[in-house]
Amino acid sequence: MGLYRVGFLVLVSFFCVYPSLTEGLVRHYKFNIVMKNTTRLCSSKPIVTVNGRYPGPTIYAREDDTLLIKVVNHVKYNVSIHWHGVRQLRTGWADGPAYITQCPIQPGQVYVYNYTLTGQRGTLWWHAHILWLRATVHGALVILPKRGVPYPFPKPDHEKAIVLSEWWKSDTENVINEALKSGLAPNVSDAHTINGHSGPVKSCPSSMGYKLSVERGETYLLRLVNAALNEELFFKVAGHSLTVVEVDALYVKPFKTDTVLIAPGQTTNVLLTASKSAGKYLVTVSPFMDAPIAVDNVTATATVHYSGTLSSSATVLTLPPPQNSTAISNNFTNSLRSLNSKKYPALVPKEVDHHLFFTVGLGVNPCPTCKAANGSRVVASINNVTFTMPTTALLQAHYFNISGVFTTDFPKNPPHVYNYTGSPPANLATEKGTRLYKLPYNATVEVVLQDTGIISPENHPVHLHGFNFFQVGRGIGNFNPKKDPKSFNLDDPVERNTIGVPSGGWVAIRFRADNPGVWFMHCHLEVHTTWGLKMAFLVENGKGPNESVLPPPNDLPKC
Ligand SMILES: *[C@@H]1O[C@H](CO)[C@@H](O)[C@H](O)[C@H]1NC(C)=O
Ligand SMILES: *[C@@H]1O[C@H](CO)[C@@H](O)[C@H](O)[C@H]1NC(C)=O
Ligand SMILES: *[C@@H]1O[C@H](CO)[C@@H](O)[C@H](O)[C@H]1NC(C)=O
Ligand SMILES: *[C@@H]1O[C@H](CO)[C@@H](O)[C@H](O)[C@H]1NC(C)=O
Ligand SMILES: *[C@@H]1O[C@H](CO)[C@@H](O)[C@H](O)[C@H]1NC(C)=O
Ligand SMILES: *[C@@H]1O[C@H](CO)[C@@H](O)[C@H](O)[C@H]1NC(C)=O
Ligand SMILES: *[C@@H]1O[C@H](CO)[C@@H](O)[C@H](O)[C@H]1NC(C)=O
Ligand SMILES: *[C@@H]1O[C@H](CO)[C@@H](O)[C@H](O)[C@H]1NC(C)=O
Ligand SMILES: *[C@@H]1O[C@H](CO)[C@@H](O)[C@H](O)[C@H]1NC(C)=O
Ligand SMILES: *[C@@H]1O[C@H](CO)[C@@H](O)[C@H](O)[C@H]1NC(C)=O
Ligand SMILES: *[C@@H]1O[C@H](CO)[C@@H](O)[C@H](O)[C@H]1NC(C)=O
Ligand SMILES: *[C@@H]1O[C@H](CO)[C@@H](O)[C@H](O)[C@H]1NC(C)=O
Ligand SMILES: [Cu+2]
Repeated sequence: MGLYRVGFLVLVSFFCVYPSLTEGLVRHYKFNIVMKNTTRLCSSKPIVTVNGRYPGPTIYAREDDTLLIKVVNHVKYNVSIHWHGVRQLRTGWADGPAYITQCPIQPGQVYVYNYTLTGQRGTLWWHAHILWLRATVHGALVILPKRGVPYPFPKPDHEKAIVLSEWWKSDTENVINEALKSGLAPNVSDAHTINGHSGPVKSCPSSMGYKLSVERGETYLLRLVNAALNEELFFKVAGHSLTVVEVDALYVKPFKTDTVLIAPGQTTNVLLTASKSAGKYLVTVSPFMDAPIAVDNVTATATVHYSGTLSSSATVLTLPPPQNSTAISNNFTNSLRSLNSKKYPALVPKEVDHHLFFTVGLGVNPCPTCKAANGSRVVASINNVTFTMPTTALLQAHYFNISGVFTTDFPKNPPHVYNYTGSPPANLATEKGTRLYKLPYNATVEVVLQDTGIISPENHPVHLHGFNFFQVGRGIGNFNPKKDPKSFNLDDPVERNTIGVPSGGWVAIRFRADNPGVWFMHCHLEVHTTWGLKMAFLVENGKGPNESVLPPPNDLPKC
């Protein structure tokens, strides 16, 4: 039994357990999905939580560990949990998106997620992957390097997970259900949170802020997670620059910045050196939106508090960047480069077997009952296909040869060529379908994700399950297949699992399909996913001994 660690680890301070973690272990965690009455913004409401906590518990593990996470559903909702960014090599059964890789865990049911953390180290996170439950069901997943393997940057004195999120005064299921009924966009959130706290805001001046206590001269590795449903966020600390060292559990060439941009689904590790002698310094978390789309513009605040500084002393302030700061956003994004060292090379596919061009954006379909929207509803699509959720999980349908659940004719290109970022076509309707794109094992893939201007251009943080990919190119306007590939970076492009498609622009990503299974790709703005901005890749088994999907576990939930 000495090889086992149990879930109560998460309740103990990280600083106590960190030195005792060895790698290659089986670690047990228990996630009780329970309702919890919580007070935020001067009001209280019951929320869905893991173990009664918001944000949920941080999971600590090392590269090569196997995690056995027993999820027990005590609430009235169907639940599933996604381990965002974990590659899940051959273990798609543990990936989590409901109706993609598993049927949901129904009320009263239990499912043990069983997977190994292979070839990854850094900050990832976990969240519910059904309905809008991830609004409150989320937490950090920290993968430490193998024992004795240093970080490729100066060792920090301390480490801290900082989870950013959004808070609605209303029940989030009511928010999205109201929107689906009306056909219009859902209400924006009422505040942002930093490790669960908004700090004082206009609607609730007594709201406490999160406090990061620091010692002069020491360095802190902040593991930032954007768990917000619908908003890209700026993160700033007054009087301190931040050194970015990792994104999405992949090391980058370190660079200094005043402002971090982080999209929903992404993680960013930064080093903060407590370089002042004393004082309190404001931390701001505020939205980035450079299109005419409503966002929650309430800035969340926290403080970096030097030891020995009186609570009553004045806080050194900073202003958050203006909401529409495209230049700051681009500057940050363009600074990201893979570390690409001997130990951590950037294995960018140089040849491409499958060239895909996907338009991502909104649409409008008829809806006779949607009175508020004059008989129509806003939808979203990839290549004009609004994804229809099946009632049988796709991975089961694939593995057990169940026909009639999906087709494998997802279009490689949009059905019509038009000026994607110019004036929209006359007909804004989309088609519906559960269409997958099939890839042979080990194929190399390039996907150009092109934003459209339908209704409005907008940023789309697109997340691919089962893989990391390289961002080989990025631009504004329409992708030019003749000119743009000439300036692709195939040497040290940033590698990640969630990429921001710029408002009115495009990104090009590349990956190798070396993980058999069914892998979801979708916008990580929850509102767009709900509207249908999602599809899946079906990666076939290879011929080799370790190139097939493993058999499903016995307790896999049934539909
Ligand atoms: C939460 O509070 C409400 C009253 O505000 C109460 O009816 C309900 O039982 C409480 N639920 C839990 C899980 O504590
Ligand atoms: C976890 O999955 C592995 C196969 O990947 C299997 O050998 C092991 O028995 C499973 N553990 C449990 C507790 O189900
Ligand atoms: C959404 O906002 C509108 C306008 O403020 C409000 O009337 C409505 O109750 C809100 N819906 C929910 C579910 O909170
Ligand atoms: C935030 O949005 C509200 C509602 O649209 C607006 O009244 C307010 O001026 C905005 N605040 C800032 C700081 O932009
Ligand atoms: C950003 O918004 C402000 C205030 O709404 C406006 O004055 C400014 O022109 C905008 N900047 C850009 C670059 O669009
Ligand atoms: C761009 O970032 C660099 C550091 O990465 C910084 O020195 C410069 O001031 C930034 N420029 C803008 C416009 O934000
Ligand atoms: C619905 O139609 C009315 C009258 O033409 C118009 O004022 C309103 O803006 C429309 N609403 C939407 C959501 O298109
Ligand atoms: C599904 O079909 C494939 C190819 O025909 C076959 O190899 C496999 O054994 C079948 N799987 C099941 C579970 O029947
Ligand atoms: C597409 O639309 C944009 C914005 O209206 C315009 O600047 C551009 O010239 C158009 N491109 C083509 C090829 O028509
Ligand atoms: C999308 O599909 C719908 C339904 O088939 C069609 O009417 C519409 O023209 C298509 N739009 C585009 C931009 O391809
Ligand atoms: C995958 O393809 C690459 C060439 O693109 C080849 O070098 C490698 O051996 C292949 N791997 C497997 C497991 O087939
Ligand atoms: C929960 O999931 C099961 C299996 O897919 C489904 O039959 C049931 O309708 C779902 N329950 C709710 C409340 O959506
Ligand atoms: Cu989107």
